[in-house]
Amino acid sequence: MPSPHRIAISAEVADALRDGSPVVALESTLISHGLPYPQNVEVAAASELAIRGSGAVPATVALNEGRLLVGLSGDELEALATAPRGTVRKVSRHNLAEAIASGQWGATTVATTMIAAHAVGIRVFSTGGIGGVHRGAIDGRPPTLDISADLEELARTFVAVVCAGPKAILDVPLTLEYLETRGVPVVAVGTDQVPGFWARRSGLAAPISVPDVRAAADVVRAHADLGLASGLVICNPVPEPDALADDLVRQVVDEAIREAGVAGITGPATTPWLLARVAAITGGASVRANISLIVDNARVGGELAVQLAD
Ligand code: PSU
Ligand code: MN
Repeated sequence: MPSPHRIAISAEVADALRDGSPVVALESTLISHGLPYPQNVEVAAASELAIRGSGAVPATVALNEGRLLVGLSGDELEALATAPRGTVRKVSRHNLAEAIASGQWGATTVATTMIAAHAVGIRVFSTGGIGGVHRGAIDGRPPTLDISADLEELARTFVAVVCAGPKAILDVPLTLEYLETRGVPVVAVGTDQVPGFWARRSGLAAPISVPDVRAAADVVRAHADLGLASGLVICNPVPEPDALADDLVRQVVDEAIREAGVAGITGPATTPWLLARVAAITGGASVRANISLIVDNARVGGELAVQLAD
């Protein structure tokens, strides 16, 4: 557990946690690295609003001045979203200590947002799409072994992560195998397929499918009661009007990954680079889908947190 002097919880979030009121964590890498300005500030504000609309308190997580911040103010969100490209670290478990020691702004990925949420007792966290096994991680020549630390965190930290599935730029079948091996339930809500991030479907059967958020909450509660310790992935498909067609996503992702290979993009830069490239190829349609799914996941996260608080 982090030492208390390394965590700063906003007054509103601290009150909600003390009262046992529902709280939903939000990450900040999608603000700093996942979406362009000004859409990134808009989506951050809209996500917080959606969580409030569901009856829960939002807690956006980032780091600054040597501490994990749980619950950012509007000014802090703006500072993070408008910081010049490259000045805000993308912080996962491996560089969390260095980023904290630097005293500078850092944006939390799924992995580090889970660490912060768990440390303060938040059980629900909404994001866009989780990281996973990148294409070529195993079958590349040579294999890159690029497997997101999000998966390891899901294996070890109890937080329910609401998302629109693994990001479509990944090797989704291998990501699902990895999650199964590491004991992470993947629960699709209201669909029998794993959602395809920008698309509603991935073509892959959901390992677990439940009809609604109430049933998803039953699974989360049983998981907690059993002391299973790992996280859960709760999948909510992108809203219909903003969804991209499955075959379009496949084509565009293949093209972006081919270009990333030519450009020599590797490591933590891969995900932001591919997201930006897909946005360019689709003329912004992927950004609209991404915004829509992030905000809808926030709404569902709020509902889940309310169910769990009852
Ligand atoms: N969801 C989005 N956009 C994003 C991300 C999630 O809609 O940019 C971020 C998350 O912070 C996630 C990260 O943890 O992408 C994965 O990065 P990597 O593949 O390098 O682990
Ligand atoms: Mn990686």
